[in-house]
Amino acid sequence: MQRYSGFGLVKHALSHHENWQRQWRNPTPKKEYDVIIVGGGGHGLATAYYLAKEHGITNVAVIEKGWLGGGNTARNTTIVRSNYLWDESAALYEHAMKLWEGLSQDINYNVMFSQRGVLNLGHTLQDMRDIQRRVNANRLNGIDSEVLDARGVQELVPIMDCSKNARYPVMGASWQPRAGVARHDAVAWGYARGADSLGVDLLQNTEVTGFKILDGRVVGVHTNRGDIGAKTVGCVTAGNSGVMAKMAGFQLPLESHPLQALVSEPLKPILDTVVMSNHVHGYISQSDKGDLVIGAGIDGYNGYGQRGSYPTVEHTLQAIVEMFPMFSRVRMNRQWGGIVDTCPDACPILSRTPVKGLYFNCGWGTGGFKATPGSGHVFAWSLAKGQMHKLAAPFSIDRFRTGALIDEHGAAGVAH
Ligand code: FAD
Ligand code: PYC
Repeated sequence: MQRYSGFGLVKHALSHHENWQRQWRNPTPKKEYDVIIVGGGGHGLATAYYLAKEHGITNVAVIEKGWLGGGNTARNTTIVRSNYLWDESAALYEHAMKLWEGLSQDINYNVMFSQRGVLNLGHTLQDMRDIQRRVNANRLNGIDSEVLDARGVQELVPIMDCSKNARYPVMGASWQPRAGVARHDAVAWGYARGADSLGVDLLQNTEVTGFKILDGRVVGVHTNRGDIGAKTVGCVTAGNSGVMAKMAGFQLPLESHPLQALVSEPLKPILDTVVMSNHVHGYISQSDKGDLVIGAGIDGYNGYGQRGSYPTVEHTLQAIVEMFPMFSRVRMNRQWGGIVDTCPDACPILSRTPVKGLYFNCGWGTGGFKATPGSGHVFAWSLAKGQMHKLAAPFSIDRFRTGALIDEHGAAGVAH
């Protein structure tokens, strides 16, 4: 990263920001690569970075139909936590959490990872039993997690209505202190710059329109810029993964839904942690810029348009005002949507496929931002070795045949 002296800082503040170096090249596609990653979101870029950095595989292309990070990666609300119920998911998300803790240093790019803690509120006795169970499971897995009562919640978030008069009074919460938020586009840019500097070709505005398959093995992809050969292909296309699987001749148990978020006008610092409520059904944090970052559940219908419907926005804001009556006069600034790929057990798919050499990494649904470094790390290992990493193995598509589902609807929570 460039460092400035006091004089340099003033010079750049007054300059017109000309002649800045590009962060990555804009290469012409080669005829063939050892590995092609389809999808230039956080997970695809992280995979390419770790392939190059940890496995020395640098003859790699990331093929992105739009711009890097323009999918869910830069549309999400950036909550990072690892407090999942089952051992398999807890291990994967905690692996990611540990990588988050050193990520800015590793990629030499400030991803603004802020461990300000995440509260998952309980409003009923059953919520509290579920919270207790999940916190116990987290602690058995070495994940920092605590149960707070209503007083503990109020102490952490004095501006929240924790009174008994609320329609669904807050009874307590799970609290993960190491959880928090990060700057999403910086994650994509940091991995992109890191991968590019190790020799990976980042091909933007290049759409994969089909897979080249010979005798049951992938040998490349068709794109709008011509065919490109590859020995191994990793498909990391989030909400478009069902469509990509169909191109390769098989089906995945995924549904694509819009998931929305919205931000308010900037306010002075007022909320220094992340609050999520599955029950009242909304979640909120405050960005470093001051905006309140708000979201709730998916829009219930299937679709591929990156926008959602007004009733979901209205429902979400009702929940926020119920928890924080003082925000009732705050004005909302912007709203947007992404397309999330949800699996029947609210867990991802990291898997080989019926086509040899073709791997899929998808199904992260409403909760994959937090997994970005871990997902890329284990997926790169799997592509490099030709066998699934032990943290990825439980998330194979075989589980939909064997029935070994990993039900994380509780931990996936409010956004599902
Ligand atoms: P993406 O970033 O979507 O990348 C996939 C890329 O594939 C896209 O850039 C797309 O253009 C490209 N692509 C698709 N088809 C093709 C093709 N044919 N050829 C070439 N390229 C193609 N997760 C959390 O953990 N915490 C949160 O707080 C959170 N909040 C969210 C809020 C919202 C509103 C949304 C929409 C999602 C949220 N998520 C959250 C989920 C999270 O954003 C995703 O799970 C994660 O970003 C997925 O990353 P990705 O790299 O797999 O996908
Ligand atoms: O997975 O923590 C999460 C999340 C929050 C908002 C959307 N997803």
